[in-house]
Amino acid sequence: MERGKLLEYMTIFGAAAILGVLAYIAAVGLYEIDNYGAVAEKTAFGAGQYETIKVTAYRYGWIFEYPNGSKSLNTLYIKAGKLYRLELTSSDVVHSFYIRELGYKYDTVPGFVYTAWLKVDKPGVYNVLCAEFCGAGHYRMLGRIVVEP
Ligand SMILES: [Cu+2]
Repeated sequence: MERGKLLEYMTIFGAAAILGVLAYIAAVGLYEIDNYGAVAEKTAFGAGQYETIKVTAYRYGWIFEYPNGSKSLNTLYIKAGKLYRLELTSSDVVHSFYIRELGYKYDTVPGFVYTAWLKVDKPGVYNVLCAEFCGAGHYRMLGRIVVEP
């Protein structure tokens, strides 16, 4: 094979090999990003060590749904020291689930379910505010969390 042709092939296959390695690194990285939450949840909490509560924001209030299917409006009842997995969503516009005393804030977005963990050690009543302007009644979108001992 003449030298020019050899250089041409080396350039083509060299570039292909470099792109292949980059594609592999990107694929592995994207897979890890997509599955990070699931793996972390499994290793950190295992199965059955928490309860899942569905939180649905609407104009202008909060619906909390417990594992047994019962619901409460604007007041969330939980136990102190127990771990909860909140599935946050909205039925209309973007709201934000904000517990000022706990520095806890997650947006609720229609069409998406966000997972967030909640564990409150100190019993008491905490205020829930909507931290995203969502309409004329935004100011009265108030909830409470009652943490029972
Ligand atoms: Cu709101």
